[in-house]
Amino acid sequence: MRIEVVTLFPELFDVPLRTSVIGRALERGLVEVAVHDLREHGLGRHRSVDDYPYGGGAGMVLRPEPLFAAIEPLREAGAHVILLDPAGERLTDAMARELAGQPRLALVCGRYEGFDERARGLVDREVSIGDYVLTGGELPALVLIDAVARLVPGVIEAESHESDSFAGGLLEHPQYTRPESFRGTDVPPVLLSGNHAEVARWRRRESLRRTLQRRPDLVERASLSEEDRRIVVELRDELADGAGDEDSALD
Ligand code: J9T
Repeated sequence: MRIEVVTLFPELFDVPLRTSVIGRALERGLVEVAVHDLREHGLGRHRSVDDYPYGGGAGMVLRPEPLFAAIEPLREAGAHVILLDPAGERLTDAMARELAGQPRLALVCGRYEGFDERARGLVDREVSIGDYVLTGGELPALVLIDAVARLVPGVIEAESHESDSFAGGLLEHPQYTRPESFRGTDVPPVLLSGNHAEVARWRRRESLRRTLQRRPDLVERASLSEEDRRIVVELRDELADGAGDEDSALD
C-alpha cells in the first residue's frame, strides 16, 4: 500500500512515521508513505498558497491552484483522494478496513481557516476524525494512517485486529498480566485456569458487559448470537440491580 500526503507541514510526519509499529511497517516496506510539501506548488516568488476570503472575514483560505497542482498528478496515478476535514464522514473501524483495501491513498491536509470550495471537487471523499476542530488536517491524517496501516497484512498479527475493539462491533474485554495480585486486586481466576473454552466465554461476557456499560449504542448495532443475547438480558438485569463492577458509568 502506498499513501501520499499533501501538507504545508511535512515535518509533522517525521517522528510519528519513524516510530513503533508504523515505523517498522515502513521500514519493512509493507506500507510506503510519501509526504509532499504543498508549498512547492505555491505561487510567485513567495510561494504563496493562501489568500483573503472573498466576502471578507477572518483568516486565510488555501487557493485552488496549489491544491490542484499537488493533487491532480496523484489522482491520475490512481490514488483514492481523501480530504481531512471536520465536515467529512466520520472515520470508523469499518471505514479503516475499507481503506486498507485500497492500493493507493492520497491524504490532503487542510488548514482550519479553510480552503477554496472548488478544491472539494478534486477529492473522492472527505473524512473527519471526530466532532472537534483542529489547527490542520495533519494529526487527522496521522490518525488515519495509523488506523489503516495496522490493518495491512503483516503489520501486526492478524488475530490482534480480528479481536480488536469495534472489529466485532463490541468493545474489548479486560486484559491482565503479571502480577497475579496487585494492591489488593486479583486477576480473575478463570484466566489462570488454562481452560480455553471458559476463558473465551468469560471474555465474551466481559466484552458485552463493558459495551453495555460504556457504549450501549454499539450493542444495538452489533451482530449477536442467541447466546450473546441471553447474556445481554442477564447483564442488563445485573446492571439494573446496581450489581455492576467498577466500570459502571453510574457508580
Ligand atoms: C483542519 O482540519 C480539521 O480541523 C479536522 C480534520 C479532520 N477531522 C477533524 N475532526 C478536524
